[in-house]
Amino acid sequence: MNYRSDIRNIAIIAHVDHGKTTLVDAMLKQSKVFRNNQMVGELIMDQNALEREKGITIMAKNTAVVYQGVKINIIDTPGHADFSGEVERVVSMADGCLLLVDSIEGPMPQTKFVLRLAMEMGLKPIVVINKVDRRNSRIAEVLKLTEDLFLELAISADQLDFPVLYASAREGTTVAELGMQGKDIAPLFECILEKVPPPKIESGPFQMLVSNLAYDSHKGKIAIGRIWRGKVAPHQPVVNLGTDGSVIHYEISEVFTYLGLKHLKVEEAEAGDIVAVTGIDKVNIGDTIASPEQPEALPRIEIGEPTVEMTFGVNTSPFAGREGHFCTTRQLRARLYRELETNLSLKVQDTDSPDTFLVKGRGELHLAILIETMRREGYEFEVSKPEAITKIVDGNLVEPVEVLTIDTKEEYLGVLTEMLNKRQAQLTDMRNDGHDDVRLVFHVPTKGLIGFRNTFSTATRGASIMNTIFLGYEPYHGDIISTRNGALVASEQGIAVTYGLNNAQGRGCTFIEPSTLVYEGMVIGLNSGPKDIAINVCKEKKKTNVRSSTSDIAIKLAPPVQLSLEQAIDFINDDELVEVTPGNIRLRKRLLTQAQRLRNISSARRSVK
Ligand SMILES: Nc1nc2c(ncn2[C@@H]2O[C@H](COP(=O)(O)OP(=O)(O)OP(=O)(O)O)[C@@H](O)[C@H]2O)c(=O)[nH]1
Ligand SMILES: [Mg+2]
Repeated sequence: MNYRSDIRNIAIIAHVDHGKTTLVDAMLKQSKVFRNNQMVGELIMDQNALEREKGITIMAKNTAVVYQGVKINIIDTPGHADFSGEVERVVSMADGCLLLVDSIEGPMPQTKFVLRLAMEMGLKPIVVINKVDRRNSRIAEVLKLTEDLFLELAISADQLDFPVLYASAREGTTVAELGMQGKDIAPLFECILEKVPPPKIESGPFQMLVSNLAYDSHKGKIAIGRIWRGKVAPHQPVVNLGTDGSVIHYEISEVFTYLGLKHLKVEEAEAGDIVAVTGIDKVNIGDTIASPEQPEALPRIEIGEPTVEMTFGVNTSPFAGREGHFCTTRQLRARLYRELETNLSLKVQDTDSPDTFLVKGRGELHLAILIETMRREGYEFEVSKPEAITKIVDGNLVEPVEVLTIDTKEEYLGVLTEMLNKRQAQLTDMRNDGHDDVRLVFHVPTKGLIGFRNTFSTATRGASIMNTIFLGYEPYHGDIISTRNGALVASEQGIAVTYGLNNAQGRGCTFIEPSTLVYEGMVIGLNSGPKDIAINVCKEKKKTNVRSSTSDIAIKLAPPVQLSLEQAIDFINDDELVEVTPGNIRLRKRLLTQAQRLRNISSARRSVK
């Protein structure tokens, strides 16, 4: 076996927000892959519009820098648990990883998840305690906790021998010893060169595993992955080995390698490198591209199962077709199935109704990002409340359970415990830092977390952070009764006016501004009591000739509570839908008229009797 000393392949892994993409910024900036006058800004790799808006990484991406003649291929991964499938998809390209740990938060649930994955893949880890510039950082303690995590997860003894660096990714500095004055990121590069094993290369006919796909309007599908054996060059004949056992012959068109944000067209690339190749139009992630001389498939990429599902249906609201470019069943279906090509942890199924599809994902955010992406592309559709995916194992009903970690203040303990009790949560750990900060850890069935985020941030006034991670399946804990208040529902189609909305605000809070177009059955607010109430928000004040001293004073409405897409999905009940169009997100009752809803309630009552 030979090694390539001119390359290192590393994945950057961590819990959400611990600074992975910022560290990639620092590596890119220091290795001068940009022109001197080029404005590159921050979180350079997070180029997708939604990534920029949300400030999180959604998709894993490749880049590379050169340090002292050695090319370091870098894979930036998302830290949010809902996008774990992305990490699973790409780590096999690397030989080592940088495990970032925030100097205040310390190892978090997702830190454990990604470290376990890295250990299983046999990656050589380097621990980077990041954000050491932060006041209140507790570096020694965080390092101790990280060591404990390694003790728990290491598969072989050599995995316990990991180097540690201290970084401020934001300032672009790393040091090998605490107390040293950091000046740049060179110690990190040195450590990577020294500790990450250079890629092994097998000589022989070409073989590469496809870990990612990209599209180009001229070049078509671009297959991205690591070459495990042999070499690849333009015009070389290859076969694509599909999951279904298919073997299709192609000719490679072009070969690219990475440098900074650029793709470099090359005449040849060799085992150990990460490349992008074109010319293979029926390729999927997980396929092996190989020489026809020795067409052997590499082991497939294993991706965890989805835990939540919701339906995506053709928009059936009275405003259907007004705002979207793509509104038909055929278009919706094609778009959803196309998503499966790159979104590996997603699943799509047809249902008994031809206009409705069941979409399964790794969490509410995973599904919400798909919804938002489709809406921006011009799709119009309706989605239902997410539900936890239950299964039958050995004849017993089981359901997904998650670990919920909450960082909060002592004053919110009571209210949080009460809320979570109703959601079948069990407190498994509670730590107090001796001041006011508390960390709570619960085990909660996934179904109990649906609809929790909104109430959580309201109850703790936005001052607490929650994180969840999949734990496993447990016997079904029984149903949870929804505790949400009733909805304020528009009783007529028209334009909402101040007077009508003011009436609605007498019953609860409202979600829409005056002048909003509404239809009968649209949810326009939240009642302060448990029942749904139909209200005519389009109703103008009756004109009279009599002036009263008080009623003519201009009505002052409370500003509406504007729900984001994620909040809207989190908010709705089983008998409601979210209508998603490029221009609007509306909430509605499934049954639009009050008569239908009343009939439904009475028939449900009859069937109970
Ligand atoms: N003070 C300080 N803040 C940092 C440092 N590194 C990153 N941050 C900040 O932490 C936040 C998250 O940084 P990101 O680089 O997006 O974190 P990430 O790990 O890529 O996040 P995901 O990809 O969403 O998991 C940003 O606001 C950064 O500016 C650091 O060294 N010091
Ligand atoms: Mg990131």
